[in-house]
Amino acid sequence: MIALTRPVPASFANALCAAAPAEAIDFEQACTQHAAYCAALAALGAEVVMLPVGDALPDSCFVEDTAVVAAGVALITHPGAPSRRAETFATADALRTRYELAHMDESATLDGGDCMRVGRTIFVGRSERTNAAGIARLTDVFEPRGIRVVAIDTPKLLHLKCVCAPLGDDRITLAEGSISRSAFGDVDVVPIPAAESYAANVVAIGNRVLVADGFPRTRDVLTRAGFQVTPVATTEFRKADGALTCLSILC
Ligand code: CIR
Repeated sequence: MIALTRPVPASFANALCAAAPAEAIDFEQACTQHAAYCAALAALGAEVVMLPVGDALPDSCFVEDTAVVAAGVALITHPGAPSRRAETFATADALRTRYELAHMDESATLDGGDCMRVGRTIFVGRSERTNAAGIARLTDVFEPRGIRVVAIDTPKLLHLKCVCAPLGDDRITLAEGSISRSAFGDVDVVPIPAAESYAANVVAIGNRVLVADGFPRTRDVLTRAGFQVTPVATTEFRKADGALTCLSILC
C-alpha cells in the first residue's frame, strides 16, 4: 500500500477555509503534525511517498483531492476550487509510472474528498466542489472496470468524507445526523457521535485506524468495533477545513 502525501507548503496560512479560524494557522505546528501523520501511516504498514512541495499552492498538502485511484487507473481530477487546479500536475507525475492515467475536461469538477471507495463501489458526493459532469466522468472511467458509482447529495458539506470514511471493503464510519444510512445501501456503518462528527474522517488500513486526536468517544466506538486506534493531531489542518484522509492518497 502506497500513501501519496505532499508537504505543508510555505503558503499554507493562505489555504482556503469556509470561515476564518479563531486562531491563525501555525505553520511550524502544521509541519510537525504532518510529519507525525506520515510516521503513523508508515507504522500502519504504508510506504509513504512524498510529492515535491508546492509552496505556491496553499492547499497542496490536501493531496487527496487531486486523484481518484482504483482498479489500476488514476483519474486525475479537475478540482472544484480554481486555485487548486495546478495541484494535479505533481500527482499525475507521481502516478503515471504506477497507473494508467485518466483525465477530466474543464467543464467537469471533482474533488477526491467527495469520493469514498468501499469494495467495488465508489460513493461520490454531489457538492459545491463536485458537479454532475465530474460524476459522469468518474462513472465513465470506473464502471467499465467493474466499479459501481453511486452519487449522494451533500449540499451542506465541503466534501462527502467530511462525515464518513471507509473502514475496509464493507464498512464505513458515518457521523450521526449527517447523511442517511440508507444512502450507502447494505454497507455496514459504525456510527460516530454527532458531537464528534469531524472525527468520522479516519484513515484505516486493515484493523488499524488513525483518528483525529481529541475525540474520545470516537476512539471508544472504533475500539469496540475491533480497531486498534492511533490518535493523530490535526488542529492546524482543521483550521483550513482539512482532516485525516485529505492528507494522502492510499493506493
Ligand atoms: C479546501 O477548501 O479545498 C481545503 N482548504 C481543504 C480540503 C480538504 N480536503 C479534503 O477534505 N479532501
